[in-house]
Amino acid sequence: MGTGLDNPARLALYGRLDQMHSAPLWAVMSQLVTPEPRPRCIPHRWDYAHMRGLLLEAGELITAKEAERRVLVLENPGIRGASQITQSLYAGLQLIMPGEVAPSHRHAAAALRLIIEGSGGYTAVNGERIPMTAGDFIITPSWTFHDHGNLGDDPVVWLDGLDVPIVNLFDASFAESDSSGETQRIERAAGDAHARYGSGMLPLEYVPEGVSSPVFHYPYARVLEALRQIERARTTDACHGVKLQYANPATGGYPMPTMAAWMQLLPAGFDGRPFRSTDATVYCVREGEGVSIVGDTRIEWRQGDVFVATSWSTTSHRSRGDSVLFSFSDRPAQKALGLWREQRLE
Ligand code: GTQ
Repeated sequence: MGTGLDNPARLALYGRLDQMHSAPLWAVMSQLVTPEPRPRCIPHRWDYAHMRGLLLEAGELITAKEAERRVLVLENPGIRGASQITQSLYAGLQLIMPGEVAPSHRHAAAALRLIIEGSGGYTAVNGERIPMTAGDFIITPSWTFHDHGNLGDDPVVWLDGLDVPIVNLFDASFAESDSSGETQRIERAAGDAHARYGSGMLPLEYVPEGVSSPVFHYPYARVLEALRQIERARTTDACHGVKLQYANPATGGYPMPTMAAWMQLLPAGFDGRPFRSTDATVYCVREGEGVSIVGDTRIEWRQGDVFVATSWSTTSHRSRGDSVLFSFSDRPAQKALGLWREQRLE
């Protein structure tokens, strides 16, 4: 479409519009309202072995307390400097060394965590101390106080996912440190919420007031057991293998209003059909190794690696041995706004 930049009369008008903080739509229309998503983000993988070395180096140079959160931000190469792994999501790798504490704070941004390694870690969320075991999924909904610690002998590393870019899109960011101290007083037993949901009944203090799950901890052992059970009972999905979605047990809905998360089992030799969806997706390899094709990019992955698939790019997964992939995206936010689309391709 011609923009009229070659036409002196139009150009003169554009100059006068510019002085009035105004611009002709017809010059930008095709960039603004695109027929399909045109992400600036690109598909990319962060090699865990390499990132782990850098993270441990950071561990020698700054304490968790001094840093507040000792995290290496995973920056999408297509939008460097934005602290974003996709247009709507933040991701980082966080390290807590034995004996360290990351002080209690809260913020409007919601966070999710997938524990990558270590066993002595914990996160306290609103007075509940949650033990961290590799593979566990933990949420800290918007405005819940959270502090992290490591009572074990080994480094603890996890993947953080936050909806910071969404919060900042709305200019709705708030944050504060916990005036009651660095470490929360523990007011609920770990697993208490789980035990109560197991009965199918809700004590009133566990009836969710807000929009997020009252259960903050989803232990890996149970997820793996469920994946194996479903694998035995059913045929696997041609695109996704055996895939389970983390749910708010009180509603069956998403754990948090902006982010969804999944764990999927790709059986040995799985050769998935291609699909695409409008939610750019961050994957973390829990177990195994394989290859994913995202658009024109071939991503070879192994345990601990984090990789990102961009919006509406054709994606397919292949697994060598049995593999387990964790993933998260902004799907609930897109669905709430009536924007989410998915396509399975032949
Ligand atoms: O653990 O509270 O990766 O506040 C970024 C911001 C983690 C956290 C991040 C945070 C946290």
